[in-house]
Amino acid sequence: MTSVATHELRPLLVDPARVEELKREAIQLPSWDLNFRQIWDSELLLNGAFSPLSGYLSKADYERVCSEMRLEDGSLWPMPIVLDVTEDFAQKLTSGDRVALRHPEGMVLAVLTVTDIWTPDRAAEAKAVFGTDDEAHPGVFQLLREAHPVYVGGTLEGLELPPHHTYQHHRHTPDQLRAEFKRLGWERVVAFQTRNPMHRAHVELTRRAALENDAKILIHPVVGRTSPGDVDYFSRVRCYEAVVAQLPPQLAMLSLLPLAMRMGGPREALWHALIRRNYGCTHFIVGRDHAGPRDGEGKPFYGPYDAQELVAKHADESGIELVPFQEVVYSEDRGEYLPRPEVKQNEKILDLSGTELRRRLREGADIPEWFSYPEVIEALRKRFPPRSRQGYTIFFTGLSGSGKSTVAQILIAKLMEMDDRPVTLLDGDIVRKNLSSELGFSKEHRDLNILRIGFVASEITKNRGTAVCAPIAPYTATRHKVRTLIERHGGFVEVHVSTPLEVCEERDRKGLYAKARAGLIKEFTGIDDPYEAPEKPEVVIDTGKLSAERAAQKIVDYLRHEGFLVGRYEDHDALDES
Ligand code: PPS
Repeated sequence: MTSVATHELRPLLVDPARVEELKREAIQLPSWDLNFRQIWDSELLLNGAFSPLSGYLSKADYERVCSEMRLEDGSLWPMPIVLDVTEDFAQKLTSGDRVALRHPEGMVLAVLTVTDIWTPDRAAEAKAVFGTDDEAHPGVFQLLREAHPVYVGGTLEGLELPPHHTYQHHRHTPDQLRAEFKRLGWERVVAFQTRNPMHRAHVELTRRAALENDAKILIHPVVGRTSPGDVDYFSRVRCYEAVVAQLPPQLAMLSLLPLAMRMGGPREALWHALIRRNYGCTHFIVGRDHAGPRDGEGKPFYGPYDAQELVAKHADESGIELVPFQEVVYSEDRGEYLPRPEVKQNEKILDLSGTELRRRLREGADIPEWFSYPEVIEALRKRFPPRSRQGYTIFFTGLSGSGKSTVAQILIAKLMEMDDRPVTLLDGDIVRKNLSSELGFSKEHRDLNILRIGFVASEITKNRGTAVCAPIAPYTATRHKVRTLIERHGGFVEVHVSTPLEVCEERDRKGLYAKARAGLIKEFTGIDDPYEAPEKPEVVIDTGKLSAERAAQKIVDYLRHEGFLVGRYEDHDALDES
C-alpha cells in the first residue's frame, strides 16, 4: 500500500554556499529571461514536483518521452519539459555552456548546464503528445504558435524559487506539503485537481472519494496556466476557500499548484498523478474528460474515460492510486447527489451546464441552492456581474464623413444621462492627436492605430467603464483582433456606419474628398484605399437614411435589449423623422 512521502523527491535547489558561488558566476554567464510558462515549469522543476527530472530533458529523453512516455532510464514521464529558446539565442550556445535563467524581476532562479541543443519537429511532437496537430487544441496552439523553435536540454542548479505575491498561506513545496501531512497525521491523502470553480457536486465527489478510500482530501487547484477562457484564479480561490469551509474540520486542505497545464487529456492526467505523488498524496481523482479540451466545433479531443484508462494502466509504477470517478448528479427526488450509475429509472435529475451557469450569471438570474454555495455564487457574481454592471465597448467603423463622430457624441450624451458608468470617447481625431500622432495612413500604421485604440478600450472595459471608439478601422482582421481583446473583459458592440461613399463625398465636411480626388491626399479610404465592411456587426446605421439622433437611439435600443442598459428611460428625444 502506498503511504505519504515514500517516493524519492529530487528538489534542485542548492545549498546557501553554492548559491553564493552561482550568483558570482552568473554575472559572467549568458542570461535567458524566462516567460511565464517557463517560470511555472522552472518552479516545479526546482521544488521537486517534477521529480525525477534533474532539469530540462535531453534530446534522447525528449524523444523517448514523446514516443513512449518514458525517460531514457525507463522511468515513467509523459510530458516533455524542455526549455524553448529563440534561434538567435541558441546560436550562441554549445554543449557544456552554462546559462543564467532569470525571472522578469531580474533575479537568477537557476543556472542551466547545457547538454543538448536541437530544433524539434513540433508538429510531430504535437501528434505524439496530444494526438493531434489541430491548433484549436490549446496545448498544440501553444506549442506551434507560441513556443520558441529551438530546445535546450540540461541539468539545473536552483538558486531560489520564483517569488509569489499572492496567497502565500496557500502555497507549499512538495517537501512542505509532505511535512504538513505528517504533522496532521494524514497517512492517506486523495488529491483533487481542478482549474474551475467548485460547486456542491465537486464537494460530494471528493467527500465520497475520501470516505471510500479512508483518506483525507487535498484540494489542489492549478493556478499557473490553465485553458483559455477559464475563470481567473483569484475568483476561484475565493470559491475554494468557501468549499473547504463546507467540509468537516480536519478532512480537507487547500494548496495552490503553479503548474502550466498543457490540456493534454490522458497524458496530462498521468502527469498530474505523478506530480501529486511527489506532493505526498496517495490517491488521485480522475473524473470524466480530465484536462480534455474541445475543438472548434465543440467536439472533445479525447474520449471521456481515456484519461482514467491511461492512469489505470500505469497504476503499478506511478506510485499513486487512481480514484476513478463517474459523474455525480443531483437527484431532486432524494434531495442529494449520487453517482450517475446509481440513478434509478424515472428518477428526476437536476443539472446545470457550464453554459447555463454563465447565462444566469450574465443575466443576473437565479442560481439554485442545490447547485452551489451562497459564498461561491457571490464570488462568481462579483467576477461576472450582469451586463448592466460589466464594462463594454461600442466600436464604430465607417468611412470618413459617414457620421461616426456625430452619432458617437449624441450616444455619449444619452449614456451619461441614463447610466453611471464612466464613458470615454476614443474618436479617430482625438486618438490621432493624443495616441497616434506619429502615424500616417498606410495599412501598417492604420492597424497600429486601431490596436492602440483596442488596447485602451480593453483597459476601460476591464475596469467596467464604457469606451466609445470612432475610427474608420477599415480592416476586418484588425477589428477582429480588437473584438477578441475586449470580449475577454466585457461586451463588444460593433456599429457599422454604412453611409454610402457618395453621401460621405457629397457632405465632404472637411474638404478631404475633394483633395483626395485631386490627388492632394494619398491613400484616402474609399477613394484610393480599401474599406472592408463588417460581416456581422451588432448594429448597422446609415446616416444617409437616419438622422444622427435616431441612429444614436437605435444603438441605445440595442444596448437595452442586450441588457447593457437597464432601468427606466424616457425616450423624450425620439423624433418623428425617419
Ligand atoms: S484609421 O484608418 O482608422 O486609422 O483612420 P482614423 O484614425 O479614424 O483617421 C481618420 C481621420 O483622418 C482623416 N484623414 C484620413 N482618413 C482616411 N484616409 C486618409 N488618407 C486620411 N487622411 C486624413 C480624416 O479626417 C478621418 O476622420 P473622419 O472623422 O473619419 O472623417
